[in-house]
Amino acid sequence: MNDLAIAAATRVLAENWRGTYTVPAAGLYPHQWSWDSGFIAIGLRHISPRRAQQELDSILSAQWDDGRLPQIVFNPRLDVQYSPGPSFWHSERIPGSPVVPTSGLIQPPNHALAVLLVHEADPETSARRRFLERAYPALRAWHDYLADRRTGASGLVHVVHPWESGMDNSPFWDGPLARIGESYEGDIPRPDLAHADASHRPSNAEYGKYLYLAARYRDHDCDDRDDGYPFVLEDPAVNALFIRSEWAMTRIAELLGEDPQPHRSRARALGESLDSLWDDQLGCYVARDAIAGRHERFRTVSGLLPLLVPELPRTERLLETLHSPHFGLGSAALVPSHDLTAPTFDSARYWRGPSWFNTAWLIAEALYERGYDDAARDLSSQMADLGLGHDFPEYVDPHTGEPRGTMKFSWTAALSLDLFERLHRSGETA
Ligand code: 9WN
Repeated sequence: MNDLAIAAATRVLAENWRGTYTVPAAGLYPHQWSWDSGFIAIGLRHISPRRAQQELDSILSAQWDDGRLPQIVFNPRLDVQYSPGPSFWHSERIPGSPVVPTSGLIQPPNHALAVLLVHEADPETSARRRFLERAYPALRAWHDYLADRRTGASGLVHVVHPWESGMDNSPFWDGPLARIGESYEGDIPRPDLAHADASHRPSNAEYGKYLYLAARYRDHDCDDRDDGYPFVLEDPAVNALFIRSEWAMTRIAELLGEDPQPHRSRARALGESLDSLWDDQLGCYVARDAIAGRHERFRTVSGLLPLLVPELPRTERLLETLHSPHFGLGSAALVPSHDLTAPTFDSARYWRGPSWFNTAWLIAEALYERGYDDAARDLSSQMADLGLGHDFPEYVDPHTGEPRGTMKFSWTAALSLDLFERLHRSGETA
């Protein structure tokens, strides 16, 4: 990556900017997505700290009364271009929803982490705009929602839809979805297939289950009190990001002169609970179906992301798994989303094998922090090369590095830029 590459990443982020937020991709994803905004802000801070703050302000301002940050904030003018859109959710009919139309689901909580990194990039602009003062209460309400309304007896946060994990058709969800007899009975529009190859996207059968769950959650006013609701899953990456963000909250609280102790206690308690997702035979964390009370025993990149958790006791084993033929760190392109040796592995299909740039960034971040600088630098250079070489694809084939999904994808541009900046700072340009 060089000046031209920085210009190319900057251009993608400028083209996808909509005045106060960035769309993940102009055609396939024309609204604002929650965890995308977190990742995008992390890259934007190098171009314009002010824009990075606006990106996060924008998602935080769509908060529901109960504290949830919605999966998607819709641009109502683009209803038919993405499904399910605002006319499916009708969030204005649900008590406690914000003025803007949104989805009722959530996405992984990377926001406090992003807020801290954006603040640190330019503390003066942040202080002048009172960025942390505005963000902190919203983030606290968001984390309280997760702790109060989404936490079960295990002490871990659960998701109620595959979309909430951000890794929508991970093999983790195959068993839980198969155990649901019902499917959506209405039309299943697939505007996504106009922008990405059908063999890279989830199938219609999967969409039938996705829409069934989303409609049921919506029809219960998204109140998290539907007793027979059939999809309640604990995911390692969602919990790892929550813990990591809770640690970020300790720092934000300190910066604001608030008490960091409640955040530290919650982070530690969650860290201890995370151990219930450890699978010693597989050498990684797995998801747990809280209804069936069983582990979904697959190696996925989600199960490696607890590497982001400070004070984690399983680090060495996780690193072994990351370097093993299951994920092939160093020989595969980035980090595959699923075990390269598994019968369920698919090199092209969405979250069932391809390598994504956000998870590679999270792993690189964890490797840097743990002092594995060479491995982290290799991963960072690969991200810069693969992102730029293919017009910032949504994901790549882990064997060949071939682009998959849509192009000019915002978090690919943002996170490649972020790692490039880091390499540049350490004098190791790609
Ligand atoms: C559903 C926007 C989002 C990402 C998710 C990714 C994909 C949506 C979809 O795109 O999900 O939320 O329509 O497939 O899986 O992680 O946030 O980029």
